[in-house]
Amino acid sequence: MRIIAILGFLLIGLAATAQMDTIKIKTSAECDMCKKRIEEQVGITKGVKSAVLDVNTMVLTVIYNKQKTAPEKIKTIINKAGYDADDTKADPKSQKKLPACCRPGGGKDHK
Ligand SMILES: [Cu+2]
Repeated sequence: MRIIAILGFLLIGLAATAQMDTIKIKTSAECDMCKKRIEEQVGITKGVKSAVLDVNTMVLTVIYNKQKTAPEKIKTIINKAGYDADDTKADPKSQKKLPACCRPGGGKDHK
């Protein structure tokens, strides 16, 4: 009985891992505020397990469930937050709402 339970858990674990995928998306983030904003917005998206933005490269690494979301959807979330995601462009309205330092080129005013 016990061995069956263990095998069962193993199978469930394997199935869950098989549904997970990782993507790296280049964003137009400029600073730590952008990092927080993007990680927050992508992080609350259904099917996203984790979202981490590297402030040096501005690349967002997302671990997500393939059955619950897709890279296109994640990029749309980033665009709606006001940022470019790979070759999809930021929503202009959202971008205007960002603080000046968070718009493209604004990072230079930071330091
Ligand atoms: Cu910023």
